[in-house]
Amino acid sequence: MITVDAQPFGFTFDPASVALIVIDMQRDFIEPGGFGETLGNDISHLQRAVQPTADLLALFRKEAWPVIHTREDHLPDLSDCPPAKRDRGSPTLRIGDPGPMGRILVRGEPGAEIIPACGAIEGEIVIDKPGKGAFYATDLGPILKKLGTKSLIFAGVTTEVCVQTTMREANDRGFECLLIEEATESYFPKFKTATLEMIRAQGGIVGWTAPLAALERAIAKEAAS
Ligand code: TIU
Repeated sequence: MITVDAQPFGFTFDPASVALIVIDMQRDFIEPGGFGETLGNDISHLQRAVQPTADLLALFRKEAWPVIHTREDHLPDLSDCPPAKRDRGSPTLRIGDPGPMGRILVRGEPGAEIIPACGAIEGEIVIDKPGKGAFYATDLGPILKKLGTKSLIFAGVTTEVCVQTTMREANDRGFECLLIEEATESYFPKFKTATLEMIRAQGGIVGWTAPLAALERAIAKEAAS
């Protein structure tokens, strides 16, 4: 067993039943002209999560532990996009509209791809999801069952939207969830701070948070023992 120095207390996991889930590190959220920017957000904030997420991916690959990537996107005919999602608010472009990276948030378009620094490699699982949570209308549940996963380590964007939603879904399904603090970002720094606090409040009501270095230290300690 490996114990990470986390908040609100140590996060213990079995290396045989851990998986990394990287949420929506897509061009549409991180790069100019994508979904995130069309909503009026300052996308520059998300850059801070890129290198830590790449480092976390490298750590899991070195250990040969399972890695799952998610992408928020929709079928080209938008049959999996509720009108309430497409019609909400007044973005400069709506889901399905043509933009500089292809149709906004549509599967197979350049904008829906994961940014190169965090892209999936051979053998890693990629899940396309129509919602904010990665369990809704996907095979994530059966995939994790088949892998025998009990503990999930989280990274990705945005902290308070797709990361938090998926973490809450996972927590309700009985997974132990640890969010790596530098490997997630929000368009709103105060929302990231609040989300980390609410996840670990009340004795870890949703899960744990820890810096990447704490996970690295815990793995190195186990390797040396
Ligand atoms: N808008 C926003 O903060 N996030 C999303 O719409 N999706 C994800 O978080 N992936």
